[in-house]
Amino acid sequence: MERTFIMIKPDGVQRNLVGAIISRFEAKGYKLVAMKFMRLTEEQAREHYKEHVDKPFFAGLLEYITSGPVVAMVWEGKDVVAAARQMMGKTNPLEAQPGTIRGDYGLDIGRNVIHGADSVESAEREIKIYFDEDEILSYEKTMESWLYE
Ligand code: D4T
Repeated sequence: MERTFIMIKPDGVQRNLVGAIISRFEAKGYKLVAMKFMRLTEEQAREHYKEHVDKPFFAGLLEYITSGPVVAMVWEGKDVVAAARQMMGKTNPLEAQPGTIRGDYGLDIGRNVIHGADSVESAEREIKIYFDEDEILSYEKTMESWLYE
């Protein structure tokens, strides 16, 4: 089964959106297999966003993402990487469709509430930044036969 890395960013935590966001992934049918409430170190933030190191918004991004606690999670399920990106909506909340997380909860690109890996490869890379392999749980959910044919 595919896995993705999802993070509720500091603004999502401060704005009391943790429960609402987790509920969407649960209700869709995805399985939570790892979760940490944590504050990113500068090293973790730099590693996570290393593709953006030369961008003009990098310094602000680093400051924002390390400014308070986040919820780091691994979710598992069918096509979860692409589906989670759809559930999140476009990077700029003003372009994100209503009904998506960023479309419903965000206004500014630099305060866009949630992160989700953009490919299976990115998910694998990002999961390793935040979790040891033994922190990712493997377990059965009895509802699976009602989710998958
Ligand atoms: P993340 O990685 O946070 O889920 O966002 P996306 O995958 O949707 O978008 P991204 O990698 O292009 O951008 C990473 C991060 O940088 C912030 N950002 C981005 C910003 O503050 N200003 C900008 O102009 C852009 C393009 C928002 C998300």
